[in-house]
Amino acid sequence: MADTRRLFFALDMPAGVQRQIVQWRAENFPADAGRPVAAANLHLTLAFLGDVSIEKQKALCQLAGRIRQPGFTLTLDDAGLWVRSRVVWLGPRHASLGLIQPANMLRAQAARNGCYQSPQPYHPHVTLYRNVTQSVAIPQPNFRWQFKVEEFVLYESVFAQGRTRYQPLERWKLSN
Ligand code: 2AM
Repeated sequence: MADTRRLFFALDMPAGVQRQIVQWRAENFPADAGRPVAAANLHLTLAFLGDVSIEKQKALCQLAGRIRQPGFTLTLDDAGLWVRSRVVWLGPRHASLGLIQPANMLRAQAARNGCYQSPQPYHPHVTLYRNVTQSVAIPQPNFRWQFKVEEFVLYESVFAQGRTRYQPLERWKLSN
């Protein structure tokens, strides 16, 4: 599609946590488990926007800037396999309001501006593997990553030279 960008709002993760997760993944999954997501691409999506024109991007950024929500601590202490989408994910066992509220606001703003939102309930997650092999076993949830979230980010998904890269375009503070 001409003059559109593939966009999503997400939380990024500290580089140290990304590295720890990738190390844990290497130690706990077989080499042929699936297509691993690169450390720098690990993130948690709040709202997926799809292919968006520059005008719509501007409108959605203005609305995002009106969101007043406090920062919070994100805990990743759960993992699972979605068989249909062939994804292995990490996520919070209990999603806090601090996470759900901004996600709901961004998803509602996106829907009102014509960005299709899945009718499935929002399931906050960090994708670890794509195209997983059927037989992959999920390790016991004997892990817990925790970090403070103080901002959310608009990302562009860029596919070039056979790789997907997430380019941050704009950031907004979450603050009390
Ligand atoms: P996923 O990791 O579960 O595939 C960039 O592609 C981000 O947007 C990823 O976090 C991806 O989630 C999410 N995403 C891609 N397509 C989506 C869709 N149709 N609905 C919701 N989220 C989507």
